[in-house]
Amino acid sequence: MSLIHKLDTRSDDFRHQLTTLLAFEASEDASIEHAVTDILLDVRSRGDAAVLEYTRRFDRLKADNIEALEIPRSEWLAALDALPAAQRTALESAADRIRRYHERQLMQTWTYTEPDGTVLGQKVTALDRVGLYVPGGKAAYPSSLLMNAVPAKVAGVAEVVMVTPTPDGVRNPLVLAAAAIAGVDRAIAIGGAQAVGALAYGTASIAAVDKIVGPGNAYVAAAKRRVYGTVGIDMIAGPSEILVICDGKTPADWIAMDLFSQAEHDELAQAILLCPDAGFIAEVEAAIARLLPTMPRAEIIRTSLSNRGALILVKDLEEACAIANDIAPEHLEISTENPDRWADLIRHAGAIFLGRHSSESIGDYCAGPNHVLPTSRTARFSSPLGVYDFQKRSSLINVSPAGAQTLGRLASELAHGEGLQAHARSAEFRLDDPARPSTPD
Ligand code: HSO
Ligand code: ZN
Repeated sequence: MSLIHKLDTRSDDFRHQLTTLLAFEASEDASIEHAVTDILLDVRSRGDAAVLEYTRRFDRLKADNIEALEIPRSEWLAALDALPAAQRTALESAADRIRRYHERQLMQTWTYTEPDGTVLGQKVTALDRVGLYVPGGKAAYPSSLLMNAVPAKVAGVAEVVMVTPTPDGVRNPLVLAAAAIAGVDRAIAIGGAQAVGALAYGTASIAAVDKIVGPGNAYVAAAKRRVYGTVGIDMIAGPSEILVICDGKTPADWIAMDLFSQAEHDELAQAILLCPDAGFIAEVEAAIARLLPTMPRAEIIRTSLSNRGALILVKDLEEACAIANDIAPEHLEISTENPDRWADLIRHAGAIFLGRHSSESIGDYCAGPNHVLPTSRTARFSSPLGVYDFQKRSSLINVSPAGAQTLGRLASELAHGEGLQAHARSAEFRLDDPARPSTPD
């Protein structure tokens, strides 16, 4: 098997090859769907008792009540205190930068007054309660906790409840420390579909939330999909993706490592380079071969690159940008001279990293923007997670007595057109001089 696919846009079957490479169907496993449906129904009807039972079964954690699974704040603070100073400073600086960036996203209530005194506007409020799912085990990233919890708190969410599975009671101190820094309000050691159910429907000891965010395994994703409607959800994230556009003048090792940085997330992750310089592509290929054996996660990277990775020779950077728009990647690096010029041509990407020094990994941790991004081409219609995902809008309508005359006549006319008498008369009752009294339609 080759190290990584090599494509050339000039070849006849390029489009076909690209489509095959991009194809990714989130596997809908029927057995997972069934299991999740049963668990959710059970949690809905039996509440805490069901949650405790599944936690005993799946996480081998025996508890008589949810209180016993509560992770007390004293434990988060102890985890924070026990962190090596450099880790603590790094987490705190990252949280600070994420907070400052997200504060700029806050939507504000606005109103305007029309000449007749009618006031119209939009009132912005935060969600009351948000559930944050934090995976257990190897995919528990403190950085992801910050990326989810900080925007929620910036938005003004009163209560952020974190749930996290702790198989055999093993808790992740980095995650607890991050929860303390991010201002999470409550943490419970439960996970899986049962935790999603508890958050969505509420139980005697867990108040129902309004929205559930955060990554999780296939069971968690299926459960989130199912409870959507009862609560809001963020998105169902696919495997991580990086697309690099390079003019061939960035050190090849940098580009190889940037591709590795997303490939190491999992075997299905996708790392692609678009470059008009065949010599440079050969250099990157050599760098990949040389650097790969030095990586602790070499096997994951190798699988990801040989399955879904590609080095693509393009005619020029214009063509690279057009292909990037088709791919609509989660992360796009523009590693070129004058990157703004090319960024102007980009319309679909979750996050755009401009210039040779903007490694995607800096964005993953601490640049400030969110690392929860649209994957699997959804950047065509969706955006990074942000403060606006934790705020909502109510329309404001305050019709003045004068406005009731003009708008009332308009509404009445339109209501008659729709055959809705009550609508028409409700507006007409407010007219000083009903020019057109309602008649049966
Ligand atoms: N690149 C991931 C986020 C992450 N990276 C967390 C490192 N830790 C999102 O696609
Ligand atoms: Zn990453």
